[in-house]
Amino acid sequence: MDQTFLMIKPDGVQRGLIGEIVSRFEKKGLKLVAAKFEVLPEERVMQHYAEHKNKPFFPGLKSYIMSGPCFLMVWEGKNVVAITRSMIGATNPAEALPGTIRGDLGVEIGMNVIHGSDSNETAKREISIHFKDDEITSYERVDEKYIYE
Ligand code: D4T
Repeated sequence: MDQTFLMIKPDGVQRGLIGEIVSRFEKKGLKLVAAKFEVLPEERVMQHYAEHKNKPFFPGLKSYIMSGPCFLMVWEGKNVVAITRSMIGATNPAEALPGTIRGDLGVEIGMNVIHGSDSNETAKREISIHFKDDEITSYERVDEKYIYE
């Protein structure tokens, strides 16, 4: 099965949206296989956002992402990267469609509620930055035979 890294950012945590967001992925039929709640250390922020470190928005992004605890998760399912990216919506919540997480729950790009890996390669890289192998569980969900053909 495919895996992806999803992270509810400090605005999502502070606004009490963890339950709402997790519930959407659970109801979709995706499987939560790892989770932790923490303020990201600077070293992992730099690794995670390495591609953005020279962008003009990076200083603001870094202080926002370290401003409070995040809820970090690994989710599993067939095509989970594409499915979760479409459920999350466009990077800028002002442009994200209604029905998506950012479209329903956010307003500005600098406070866009949640992060989701954008490819299988990125997912592998991001999971390995934030989780050790033994923090990821493997189990069967009882409803799987009514989710997958
Ligand atoms: P993340 O990585 O948070 O899921 O967002 P996306 O994958 O949808 O978008 P991204 O990598 O292009 O941007 C990473 C992160 O930077 C913030 N950002 C981005 C910002 O504050 N201002 C900007 O102009 C851009 C492009 C939002 C998400």
